[in-house]
Amino acid sequence: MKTTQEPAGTIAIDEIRHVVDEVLAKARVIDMHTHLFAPSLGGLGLWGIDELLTYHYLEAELFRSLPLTPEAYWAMTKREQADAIWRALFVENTPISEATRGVVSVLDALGLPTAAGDLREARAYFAAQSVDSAIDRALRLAGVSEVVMTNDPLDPQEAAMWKAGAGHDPRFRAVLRLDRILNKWDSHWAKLNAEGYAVEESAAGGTAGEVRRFLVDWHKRTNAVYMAVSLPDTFQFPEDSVRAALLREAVIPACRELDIPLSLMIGVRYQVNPAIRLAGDAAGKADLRALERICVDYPENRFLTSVLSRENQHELCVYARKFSNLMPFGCWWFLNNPSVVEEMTRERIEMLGASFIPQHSDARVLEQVIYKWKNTRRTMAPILANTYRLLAEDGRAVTRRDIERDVDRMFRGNFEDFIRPRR
Ligand code: RAT
Ligand code: ZN
Repeated sequence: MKTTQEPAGTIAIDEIRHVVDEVLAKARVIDMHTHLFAPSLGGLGLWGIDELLTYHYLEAELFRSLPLTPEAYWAMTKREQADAIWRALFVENTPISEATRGVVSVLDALGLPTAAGDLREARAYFAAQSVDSAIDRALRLAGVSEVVMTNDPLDPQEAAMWKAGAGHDPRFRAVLRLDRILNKWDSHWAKLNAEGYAVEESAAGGTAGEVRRFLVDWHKRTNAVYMAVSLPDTFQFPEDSVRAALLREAVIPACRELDIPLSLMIGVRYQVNPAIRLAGDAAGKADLRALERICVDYPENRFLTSVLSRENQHELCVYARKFSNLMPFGCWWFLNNPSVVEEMTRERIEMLGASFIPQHSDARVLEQVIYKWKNTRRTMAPILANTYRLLAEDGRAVTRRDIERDVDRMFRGNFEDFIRPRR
């Protein structure tokens, strides 16, 4: 028989939003995909005002608001580029886009002027910081406990630092990024060869075994928590290509051997406008049957997955309901705008409960974690509050403990559990 007594700690319906806000504010998240670097990786880590302003999301917006050619922009120094972006997007226009508002939010969090005519004060502020304290401060302000990097074993500068023994840093975890191997084999196989791995351009013979050995060696060197690759919207699997062969015979077996997930980031239309460089990629709808095939064929592997097209999001949730070795994560790149994040996150909660990873920052510049995680909390709060309100209205009392457990699972636990070795 149903009693009218509510469990201890039940939250009144009109208190739910307040408790959700508190729990989200206190949560210490794991930022499971970024382009940040531990200080031991030397100058690879970007930080400070000039880097914040020359973020490629903002470069794309610059060319819409200033009659400047990309060629003229690339001929400028970084400082001149940052000045041009500040002037065009923050002084002569109101910074209302997500990426421009993000810079405002960072300046505000650091106590710097948000509407100055120039960057003098901001530059002086960053010039007086050390990178190590800047990292601690940014992570504290962002409520982030650990940052997961993107580490490219075929980037000559980065590889040299790992080989020289780049040290362990509890704030950063490594990830082996495989784009050069899987998407640009033509221009990289010789490099593997030169490093003593007996691979062939055609990927025939013992190539797959040697790529696998390369990956295992790099895992040993970096202690990577997963491997990752971004893939085009045209990605197919299986197919008759070097990429599919290396996935099947080298990457997927290596992940199985090492007992780590593979992250598939699907849906990039690479370099539709090469003149604007990093900003020149677009997004396209992918055929997620390729993902279905992979989940079916490799039940012993685990796949973190983000898809770039809004149109693919519902399908991804459907596949996650079919395959427990598939973990949807983040609202990637062009999706990381409140309107789309809201739609995707509601859909994911409705279809998957708390069994997904709602967000990653994709930060390229250290201080971006401050605004990206602030925005994530702000967008999540009403979504979660509404979810718990519906639950309470449907007859299940909601406690603070419930909310804490779900938030912890979504922003830490699901990731920790997915990377945890099974053997
Ligand atoms: O969002 C981005 O910064 C993109 O340029 C990509 O780096 C993307 O996140 C990726 O990891 O490929
Ligand atoms: Zn990324």
